[in-house]
Amino acid sequence: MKEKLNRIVEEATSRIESSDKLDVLNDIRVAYLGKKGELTSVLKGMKDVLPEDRPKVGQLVNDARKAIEDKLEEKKAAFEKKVREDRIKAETIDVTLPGHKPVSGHKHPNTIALDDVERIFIGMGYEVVEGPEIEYDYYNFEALNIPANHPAKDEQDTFYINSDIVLRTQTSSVQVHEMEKGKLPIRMIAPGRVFRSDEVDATHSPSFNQIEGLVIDKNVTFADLKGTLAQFAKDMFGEATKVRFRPHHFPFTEPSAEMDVSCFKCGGSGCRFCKGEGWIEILGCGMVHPRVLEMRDIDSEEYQGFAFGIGLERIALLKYEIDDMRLLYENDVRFLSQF
Ligand code: 2NM
Repeated sequence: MKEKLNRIVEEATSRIESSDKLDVLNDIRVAYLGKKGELTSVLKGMKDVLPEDRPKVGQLVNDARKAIEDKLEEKKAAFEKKVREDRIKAETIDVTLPGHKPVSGHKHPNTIALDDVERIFIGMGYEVVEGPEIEYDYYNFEALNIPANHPAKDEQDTFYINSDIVLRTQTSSVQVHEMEKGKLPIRMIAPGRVFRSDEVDATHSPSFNQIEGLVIDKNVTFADLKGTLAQFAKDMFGEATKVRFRPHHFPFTEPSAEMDVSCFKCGGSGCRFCKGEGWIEILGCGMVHPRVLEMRDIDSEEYQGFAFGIGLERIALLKYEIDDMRLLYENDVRFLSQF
């Protein structure tokens, strides 16, 4: 009996050793320890064993069973270990390999310039306000003191939807809406697209972007305008930037001026960039015409305002020394990816 059991254990052990799959281990378990397994049939033969020998033989069968079970467990653990190791190997990441750089987008030069301008004016307490691109003639012209016979109203300059609706030619219309709300003081900039019936060339486009600013409060003077715009110029073009104001005319401001900044390329001595001038024109501005205020029922004795208009593309072209405005509209990725 003992030999028989030893042989069974040996045979099972060698089959377990040479098994190469978890499934095979299960088959072996069934073949030896299952209901119809070899050890079980030995156990069934106990009835032929002398009663006094039964405890001893039972012990031997149990030992054999334990030996096979241990061997099965050992092999199973070895399989599982191998599976784990293979997985770890397959999933190993070499952190020293160089990474793949994702292609990232770029901000359009107009967007960068607009972000700069907005940041500067928000820093001075201004609100950014938007309004409709399609406007009544009234908001675009009449409320801004632009008379019916003004050349800007000519069909050659303005896109008319019908006789009293236009594509806005400036964003001042947004400021008229703001004044209409009747809440004072006002400190705002109105950025946005405007439309003029121009032929496309290096410096013109039928659609471009403006940022117009408006401040209305008590005791506002031309000195506030100068101080504000001089600070804007320094923040935008560098601390060394100087400004100068040249008298000009706009229907909606009185007095009116154009502001130049000292050339940020040569510092004012004159170069190709500023065409030898030392100065670069940057914006138009002025004290809001009393008539514009009165039309909005704002008492021009009590309240004064200053306003300004900046061409966004002009700023972007200057900042990046781009010499053709068309590049800003073509959206050629080779161009845009430089910014
Ligand atoms: C400019 C130049 C000067 C301007 C005036 C107004 C308003 F609504 F207050 F009357 N907004 N913007 C203005 C003044 C715009 O653009 C060159």
